[in-house]
Amino acid sequence: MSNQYRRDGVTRRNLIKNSAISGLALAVSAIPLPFGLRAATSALASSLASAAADKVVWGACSVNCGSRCALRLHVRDNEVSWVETDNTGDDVYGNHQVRACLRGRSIRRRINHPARLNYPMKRTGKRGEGKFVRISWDEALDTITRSLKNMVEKYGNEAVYIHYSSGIVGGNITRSSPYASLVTRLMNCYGGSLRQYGTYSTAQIACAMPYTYGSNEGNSTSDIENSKLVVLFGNNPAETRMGGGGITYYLGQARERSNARTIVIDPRYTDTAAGREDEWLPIRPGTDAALVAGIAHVLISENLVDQPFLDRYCIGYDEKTLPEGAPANGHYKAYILGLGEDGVAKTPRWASAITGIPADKIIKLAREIGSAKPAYIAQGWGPQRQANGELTARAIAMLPILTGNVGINGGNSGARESTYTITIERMPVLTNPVNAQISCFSWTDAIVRGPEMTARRDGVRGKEKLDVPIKFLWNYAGNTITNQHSDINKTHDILQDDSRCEMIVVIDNFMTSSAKYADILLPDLMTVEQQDIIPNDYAGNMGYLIFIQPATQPKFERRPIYWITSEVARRLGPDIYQKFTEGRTQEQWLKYLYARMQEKDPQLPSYEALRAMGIYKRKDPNGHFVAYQQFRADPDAHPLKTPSGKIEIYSSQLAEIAASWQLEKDETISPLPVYAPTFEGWDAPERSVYPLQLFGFHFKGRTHSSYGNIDVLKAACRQEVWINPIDAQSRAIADGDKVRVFNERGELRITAKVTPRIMPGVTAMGQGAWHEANMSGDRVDYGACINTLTTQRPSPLAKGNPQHTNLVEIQKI
Ligand SMILES: Nc1nc2c(c(=O)[nH]1)N[C@H]1C(S)=C(S)[C@@H](COP(=O)(O)OP(=O)(O)OC[C@H]3O[C@@H](n4cnc5c(=O)[nH]c(N)nc54)[C@H](O)[C@@H]3O)O[C@H]1N2
Ligand SMILES: Nc1nc2c(c(=O)[nH]1)N[C@H]1C(S)=C(S)[C@@H](COP(=O)(O)OP(=O)(O)OC[C@H]3O[C@@H](n4cnc5c(=O)[nH]c(N)nc54)[C@H](O)[C@@H]3O)O[C@H]1N2
Ligand code: SF4
Ligand SMILES: [Mo]
Repeated sequence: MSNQYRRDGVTRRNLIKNSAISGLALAVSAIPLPFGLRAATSALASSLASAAADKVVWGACSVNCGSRCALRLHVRDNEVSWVETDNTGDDVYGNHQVRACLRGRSIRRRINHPARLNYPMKRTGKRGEGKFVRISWDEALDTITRSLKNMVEKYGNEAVYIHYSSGIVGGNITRSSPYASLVTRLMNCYGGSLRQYGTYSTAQIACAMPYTYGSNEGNSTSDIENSKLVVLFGNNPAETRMGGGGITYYLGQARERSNARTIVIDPRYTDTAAGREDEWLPIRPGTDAALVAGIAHVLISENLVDQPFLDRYCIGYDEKTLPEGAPANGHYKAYILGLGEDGVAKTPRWASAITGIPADKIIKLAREIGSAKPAYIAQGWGPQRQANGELTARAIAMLPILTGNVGINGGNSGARESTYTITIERMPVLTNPVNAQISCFSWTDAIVRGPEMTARRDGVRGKEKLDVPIKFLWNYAGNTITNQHSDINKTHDILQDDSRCEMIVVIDNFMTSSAKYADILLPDLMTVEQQDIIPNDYAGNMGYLIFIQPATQPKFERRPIYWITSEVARRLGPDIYQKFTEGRTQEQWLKYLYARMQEKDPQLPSYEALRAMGIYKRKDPNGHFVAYQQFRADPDAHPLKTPSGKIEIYSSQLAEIAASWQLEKDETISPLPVYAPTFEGWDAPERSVYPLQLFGFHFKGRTHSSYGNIDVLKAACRQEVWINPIDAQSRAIADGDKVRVFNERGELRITAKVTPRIMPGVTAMGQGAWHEANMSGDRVDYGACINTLTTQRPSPLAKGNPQHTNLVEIQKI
């Protein structure tokens, strides 16, 4: 961080210094000077001239990090020379500067990276080898169009798939999400494509939480100023919402106001916790639901539950509100007290054996949660990115439910925080005529055995089963073909056979690990090289819009996505072209979309005014967002979106799914938010061979893989595997040693960080490092991408990515 920051800082200071000296030089330039001095002053004068010629362009960092920061790009001679961030507003939250983090501030190094893609290319070697030859845009676009027509004719539109990707989030126009991108619009103009549901971010929680609440909302972080206690489960905003548009600073301010005690429950002592928490409770990954059950046991036995709240707002807590059709003693209280089907009382001692947290700490935590009201209990998305994450997400919600902390100021639902956002109108994607849907994590399965995939076993939606496998893959601004998807070695084998998925189109800025699998590889302009309007992502109680202007003219043969998709549309036929473009240029679309935003939100400044401002901010007029506030105030008038309209502790819908879906022995779907062990969990049989749990946390050095190729960031934030001194010692590993991390899926090489900041038996590394292996040789990954080791087996209910559930062994090299 400091490296990049200092460099840009130096440039900036130099410019200021130069102009001051040059002013002086100009004043004395009439006086005859010795030659050397004259040369020096004229250099200074010309430096002043070019400093004056610097143009400052508003930009934004549009990667998917959960923040979205304003950038002010200083441009000279069609080059970004240095980067600063938002300079409007002040330090008071709600009107604060949207300050970029270390990554955004180094965007110049991404824009100007020597390895950027400059020309369209086609593959010459085998997939994954990275052998390409330059071709013309015409050849590239003709090839794509021919193949697309061919596939649709031969297999139907269900064989075309737009891959999950999150490289560009936010804009009206430049947006990579398969739910809202220009590629989606293009395909919907041409008969549609196989749909997907879920995301790699929130697959399990977004699927599970609605069974409890009908949706997945949390109070805004600012509301912590009204809390007496803050409990965070696997939530690390200091790294995952880093920017000034993010909420770390906000969290700090809110906590200062309330002085609420903060307890962090995480296998790692995170940057969020470090120095700011009152207590860190290290927990075994995948066992939060057991901790919750242990706490519930204390709350129930010591009469600390909010019984009137449970009676009025919830179903399934006890006999009184157990829905029809549920088995006797199928309620939550019976489960906790050991009167349910398993007959096991979920005592703190029971929970301790599973979680690794001492029983007395669980009792103390329960008493604290039961007596401090309001309490802000929240989870990040780490706990849910486990193989039993659906159960965990709903289980954590039980703590605010049991204690009546839902729907009130200073409380929370147990979900992650919500944010205030200004209206945004995105490029309409039109409707997709194809009904079939797969979970976004199942795409490799859909290539290999599409027609075998069914609703009840594989989570196919909209149809009982798929008819065809995926034959054509669009991948725009995503690295989830390999780097970000699980089990890279397996994916490699699947994709090497190009008679399966016959065409892969990648549109990116770099030769990423995924790009190496492209048949046609297209060089895109970056968002900061185009005009677009981008709203905030997680930003607490201040929404904003950034009107970005192209920092530089397009270079080489890089082209904007609107041009690329329009040109494919043109080749698909005049009607498709007309339907796709509606006769508008990119700028005309932007104006059109902005006019629609203004219709919805008349307070917005005019298009021209917004352009002149660069950034427009607005404080949430309602103050803090309180999830389910209206429901709490009047549950009859404002029922939840659950079938009963109430909080469903017992979900009959889930009971039905559990009874009818095909599941493996080690998979659990339950109507109650129970703890269940899982495949490759802490107590799985494989642990005898691979004794260490491993997960990949979202890391400050990168946004997933984006910015992962920036030298100064790599130097500042090293790729290391965290390992506890106890585990290191038994393996004779010292801090800084090179180690091999492996399981039956693969092996990677990395430096060990021996630290008590991670609990014994558990290891972790930043996810998103660039995979770097000889795939026709030993496949050892020297880039230390965790997805060399993760599994493609999906979680039971969401069919989501359990990328935090892994078992490995580590050895010193
Ligand atoms: N093991 C493990 N794997 C994970 C996760 C994990 O926790 N553990 N997290 C998962 C999650 S939550 C997510 S969201 C995914 C994210 O996975 P991805 O969505 O694949 O995110 P990135 O790795 O950032 O890749 C984005 C790609 O977009 C490209 N890009 C950036 N800007 C532009 C642009 O302007 N134009 C074009 N054309 N391309 C651009 C980048 O070069 C990069 O190749 O990863 C998932 N994978
Ligand atoms: N710098 C940076 N910021 C990012 C991203 C990035 O790549 N880099 N990615 C962005 C994206 S797309 C997303 S989806 C979010 C992801 O945000 P999250 O999913 O919340 O981030 P993670 O780091 O995966 O997990 C959060 C914490 O959970 C902990 N954890 C893991 N497993 C468990 C468990 O079983 N129980 C408990 N209690 N804790 C556990 C981890 O140690 C970690 O500290 O971050 C966003 N922000
Ligand atoms: S990576 Fe995220 S926090 Fe950092 S500058 Fe970009 S948007 Fe902001
Ligand atoms: Mo994500």
